[in-house]
Amino acid sequence: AFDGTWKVDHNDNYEKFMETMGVNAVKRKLAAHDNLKITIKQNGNQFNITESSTFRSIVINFTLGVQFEYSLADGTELEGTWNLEKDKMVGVFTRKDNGKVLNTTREIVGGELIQSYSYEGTNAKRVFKKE
Ligand code: MYR
Repeated sequence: AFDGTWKVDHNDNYEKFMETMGVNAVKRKLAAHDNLKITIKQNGNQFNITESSTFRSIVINFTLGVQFEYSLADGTELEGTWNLEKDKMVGVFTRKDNGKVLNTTREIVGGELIQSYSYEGTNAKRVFKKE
């Protein structure tokens, strides 16, 4: 269901979220218009994700329920897991620098992929359309 190439269409409270994450104002402005595109390929429990944006192009491989590492574009390192709960991807990641938790979900709603983010009480969403 998640398979395909998804282009970010709009954000909800994402700048505030980045501010809570400690991203500086200049980077927040750039990141709000990062043209993020993710290509998701699921094969059973294995996911292969290609992420491309104005910042970088990277490939991420993970298995549901198995911890892996992921770095944000500003270098902040996270580790955590994705799980599938019914039709929703539920991710729990911990920042390596301060031990705080970042919760995220991905779900398909009305043909759009909605990714939610939550950190220290601040919630945001990015809404992607299929390419
Ligand atoms: C993936 O499935 O795409 C790889 C793992 C994603 C981990 C969680 C991503 C959180 C991104 C938060 C962006 C915050 C910017 C300050």
